[in-house]
Amino acid sequence: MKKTVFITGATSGFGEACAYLYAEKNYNLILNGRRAERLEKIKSKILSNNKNVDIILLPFDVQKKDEVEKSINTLQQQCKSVDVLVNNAGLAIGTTGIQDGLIEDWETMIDTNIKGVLYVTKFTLPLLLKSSCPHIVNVGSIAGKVVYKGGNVYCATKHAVDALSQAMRIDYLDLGIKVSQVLPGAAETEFSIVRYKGDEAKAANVYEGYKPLVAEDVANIIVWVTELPQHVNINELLVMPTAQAAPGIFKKN
Ligand code: NDP
Ligand code: 8X3
Repeated sequence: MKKTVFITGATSGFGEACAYLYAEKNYNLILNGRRAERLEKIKSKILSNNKNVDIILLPFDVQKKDEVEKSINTLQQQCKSVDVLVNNAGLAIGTTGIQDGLIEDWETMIDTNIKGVLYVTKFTLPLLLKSSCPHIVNVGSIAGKVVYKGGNVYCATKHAVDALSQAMRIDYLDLGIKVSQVLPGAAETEFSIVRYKGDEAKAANVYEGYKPLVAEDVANIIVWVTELPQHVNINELLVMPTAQAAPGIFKKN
């Protein structure tokens, strides 16, 4: 029986790479992100290689509770169950100290990275419970284990993802839902372009002089975590480039 994976933040980076990989593995896909035109392009690209994948596009903003609820409720008519939920949508904005931080940036990070995960998980729960092997993968970060200069609120949101992943594992134990957290270090995606508010030169500088992870590295790990035997769960998996020892600590050329 084909499985269905629901990926938030599938318009770029890890989420987009997961979409291609799960399609190759013959999963049906539910893809979210705010940029609907990107979702359409990704759908066309996947279908041009594999016509046997059912793809539902669900463009919504994970920050907006009513939008999340309404969009996910439409799935009740469109699919039988969700087997894997990848809570991946997230972002960092800014690298200033708290004294110089912008409140609207803090709110965007908190609303996306913490509240977004809670809303999506809560409203997807009925569909996960219809699966015989439900699994939630939360995308955390090394920033959820260590706080670094300029990381403040982003680090706090990823520490919250770490706590919520542990809490979900406890709360959902009796419901038979596996909960895993994948925590990457530096990976070259659109993450730093977003963090530096579109300044591509500053973003590129983050990955200068060493080989960072790429989206496919992390997607491969997420897919692997969800394909292990039913009695095996990876609680958390921290992955960094070989050239990174900790946030900001790199072996550069
Ligand atoms: P990208 O910027 O490439 O992708 C982020 C994705 O999140 C996009 O698809 C974006 O879609 C989506 N997204 C952001 N805000 C919202 C929202 N409000 N509603 C719905 N979707 C949203 O970055 P990554 O792939 O690197 O990031 C994915 C996850 O990995 C994030 O949670 C990030 O914190 C985490 N991470 C990243 C690391 C890195 O070094 N790259 C390392 C560790 C963790 P759209 O803009 O279309 O809405
Ligand atoms: C993104 C990686 O080190 O910039 O979560 O926080 S880092």
